[in-house]
Amino acid sequence: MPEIAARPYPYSFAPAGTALVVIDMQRDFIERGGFGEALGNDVSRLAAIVPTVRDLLAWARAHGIRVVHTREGHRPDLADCPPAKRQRGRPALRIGDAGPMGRILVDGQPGNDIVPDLAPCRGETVIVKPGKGAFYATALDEMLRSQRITHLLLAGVTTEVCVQTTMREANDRGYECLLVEDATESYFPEFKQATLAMVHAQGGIVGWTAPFAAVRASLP
Ligand code: TIU
Repeated sequence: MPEIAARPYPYSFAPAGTALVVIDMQRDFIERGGFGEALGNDVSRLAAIVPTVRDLLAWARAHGIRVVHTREGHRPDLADCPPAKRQRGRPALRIGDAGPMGRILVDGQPGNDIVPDLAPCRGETVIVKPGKGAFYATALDEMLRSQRITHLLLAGVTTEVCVQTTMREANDRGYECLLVEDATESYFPEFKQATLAMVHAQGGIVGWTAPFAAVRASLP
């Protein structure tokens, strides 16, 4: 079985039972004028991981590892957006408001699209999720179980928000999870480092972490 030199110890996986889950690499978080900037963040840091995520996608596709993309997005009528989420932070532009890339964080709007360099290929699943975790109010768990997926490689943004929440949800559901260190990013570098540390602490309490080079070396 392939093995990734990971922290806190080597991670074994069977490609046929593994999915790569790329979380929320959408314009809303990575480009100016979207939800991320409306929350007061400097969004420029996040674009730096796009080339690594692109290479990770190419590696997974080349080895027959299933790919799942997620987007954080709400229905146009916002019926799936709790008022608490819309009001939080008192931003100038709220979820559903018209922004430079269309309505903020709404499914089908230009800002909700995955960035062009990471566009899903035909046959890849895209999960649109109303929460931070990709398992909440989605069919992700049923979809993975029906495909006999037991291992997840995780990437995307932001590390301590949607990525960590999804990884914890997956861990509690019994998936063996590895977060690809240089294929995830946060608006806050110290939060990214803290998240990586808390994932693999205590013998891998939430799972494993490894750089993409180590992932790639496991299946050349
Ligand atoms: N604000 C922030 O860091 N993240 C989010 O709101 N969503 C995701 O992480 N995708």
